[in-house]
Amino acid sequence: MLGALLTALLMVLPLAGPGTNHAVDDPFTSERTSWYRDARFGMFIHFGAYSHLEGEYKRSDGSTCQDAEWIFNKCKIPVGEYEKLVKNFNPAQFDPKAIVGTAKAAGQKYIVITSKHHDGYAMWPTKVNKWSLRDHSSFDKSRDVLKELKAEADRQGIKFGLYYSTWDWHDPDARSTANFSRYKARMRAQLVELMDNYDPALLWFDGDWDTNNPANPWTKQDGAELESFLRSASPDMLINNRISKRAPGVKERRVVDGDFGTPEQTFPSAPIEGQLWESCMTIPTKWGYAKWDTKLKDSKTLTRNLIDISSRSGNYLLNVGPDKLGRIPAGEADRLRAMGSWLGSHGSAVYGAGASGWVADPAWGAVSQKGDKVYLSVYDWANSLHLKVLENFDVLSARVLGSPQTVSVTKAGDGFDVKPSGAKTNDVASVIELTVRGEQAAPVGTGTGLAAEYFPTANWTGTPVRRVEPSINFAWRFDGSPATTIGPDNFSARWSGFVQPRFSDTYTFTTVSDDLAKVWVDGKLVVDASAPHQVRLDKGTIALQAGRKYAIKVEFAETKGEAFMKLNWSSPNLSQQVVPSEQLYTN
Ligand code: FHN
Repeated sequence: MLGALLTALLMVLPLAGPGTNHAVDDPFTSERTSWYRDARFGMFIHFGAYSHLEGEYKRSDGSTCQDAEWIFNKCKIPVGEYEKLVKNFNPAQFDPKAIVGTAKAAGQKYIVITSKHHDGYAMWPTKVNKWSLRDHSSFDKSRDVLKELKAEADRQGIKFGLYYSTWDWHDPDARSTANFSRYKARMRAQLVELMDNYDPALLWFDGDWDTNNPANPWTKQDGAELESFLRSASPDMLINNRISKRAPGVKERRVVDGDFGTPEQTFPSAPIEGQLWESCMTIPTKWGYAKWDTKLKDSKTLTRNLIDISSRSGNYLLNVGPDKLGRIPAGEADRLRAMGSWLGSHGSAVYGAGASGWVADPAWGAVSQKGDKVYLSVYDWANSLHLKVLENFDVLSARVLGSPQTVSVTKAGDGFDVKPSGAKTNDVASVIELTVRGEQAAPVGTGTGLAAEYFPTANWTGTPVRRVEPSINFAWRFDGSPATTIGPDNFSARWSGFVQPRFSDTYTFTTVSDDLAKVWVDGKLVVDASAPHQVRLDKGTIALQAGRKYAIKVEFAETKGEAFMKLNWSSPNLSQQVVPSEQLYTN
C-alpha cells in the first residue's frame, strides 16, 4: 500500500540508472508469484461506460452500429454524444457478493476487473478528472464498485486485480505527442490512487499496440519506467507483459516485460518458454456486454480449455461482461458454475498442477503433474489408454477420481498402457490419478553463484568489476547496468565457474538476451547467440549427470539500447527456471 509521501518521493526519486537491475526475482519460482502459479483460473470482468450502451448505438440517420467495449471507437460516436449517453449509466444492481460468489462457484481464484478501459472512463472515484462512474453517471455517488468488489474478494479469499489501459481515447493529451507527458502524469496519479485505495495483487495493462486510431504515443521506455516505478511502489504486485509497447506491425509480445504473457482468445500447444503465461478468453464473442452477443462457448469446451491450459503450466482468465445494471449475464454465470462443478471433484488435476516433462501430450486428453501425482484427464475414454513416456518413472498406484473402479498400468512399448476397469465418470473429462516415483534428485547444492566480471567495454576488455553473482537474471533495460561505475551501453560480462545438476538428464539451457550471449557447459558451446539482436530466446541441450559439477562459462555483451540477460534451464525432471545460485559454484 502506497502512502502519499512515498508516492511523491517515488515520483521524483530516480528509480534507476547505472547499477540498476530491474529483474526482481525469478517469476517461475518466487514466493511472490506462487499464489498465481497455483491459482490457474481467474475471472476477467469487462465492465465500464460502454456496458451502458449494451453493444448498440443508433446513429442520427437511423442506422445502427454494433460493438461492445470498443463501441465509442468503432462506431465513431462523437465524444459529446458518448458522454451524454454515459451520463445515464446506473449499474444499481452491481452486487459484489453475487459477482465474487459466481467466481467462487466457478473455482476461480482471482478476479481482474477493468478499472479504466480504452475509453478512459474510470470505474473508481478518481481525483484526476471528472470522467468517471463517480462524477459522470446516474449511479449512487456514495458507492465505489471497486472498493466493494475488493472488500468482498478479500472476505471470500479471492485475489483482486485491476485492468488498466495505457491507451486512452478520451483524454486529448493521450494522443498528443506534445502533451503526452501530461497524460502520463495523470496515468501515474491514477495508478497511485488504484494502489493506495485497492491494493491490487495484480495489474493487467492493455493497449500496447501501435495505432493512429487514435495515436498511441506510449513507448517501450515508458513501459520500462512505469514497471520500475510499480515494482518500487508495490513489490509483491504482479504485472502482465502489456505494460510495454509492441513495435509497429509486431503481433508477438516479448518475454522480458512484466511477469506473465497474455495470449488472447487462444492458448499455446506447450508451455511458453521464458515467461509465465495466462490465456484470456471470452465466453461469447465480445469482452464487454452486448445484448446481441448470444453465441456462447459451451461449458465442456471451456472446462477442457482450462484443463489443456493448466497442463501446459498456464492460467486461464475467463471473462464476464456485466450488463448495464451490473449483473453477470445468466448464460455466462451458468457456464462458470458448470466449470466449478467439474473442478469441485477434479480440481487437483488443475490447481498447482502443470506440464509434465515425463510424458508426451496424448491424443485422448491432457496430462498434468503436481509432485508425485500425474493426472490423466481423459476426454475420449477407452478401456486401454497409451501413455508415451519421455523420462523413465515408476507408477506406484492408479485410481479414477470419484470412482471405485480399478486401474491397471503396464509397461508397453514406448510407455505404459493404462487400463481402467469401468466406465468414464464424467462427460467433460474423467481423471485417472497416477502416483509415481521418478529419479531421486541429488541433494540441493551448496553453491553461491558464479564468478562475475563486468567490463566497461563491449568486448571484454578494460578493468572489470568483479563479484560473486548468485544467478544470471538481469533486466538492465534502457538505463541499468551491472555496476554504478558502468554505463548503460557498451558493456560486457563474463560469468564462470561450475554448474551442478540435481538430475541425470538432458538439460536445455535457454538465454533471454539483448544484445548477444554465448554459453559453454563442460567445454561445449551450448548456446550461441553471438549475432547482435533484439530481445531473443536461444537454447541448446547437453546431457548431465546428477550431482557432478560441470565447468560453465557465459559471455554477454551490450552495445546500445535495451539490455537483458537471463540464463534458464529445464529438463524432463525440472520445469523451466533461472539457474539457481545453490547449483552454481565459483570453484
Ligand atoms: O482492445 C482490448 C479489448 O477490448 C479487450 O480488453 C482485450 C482483453 O484482453 N484486450 C484488448 C484487445 O487485445
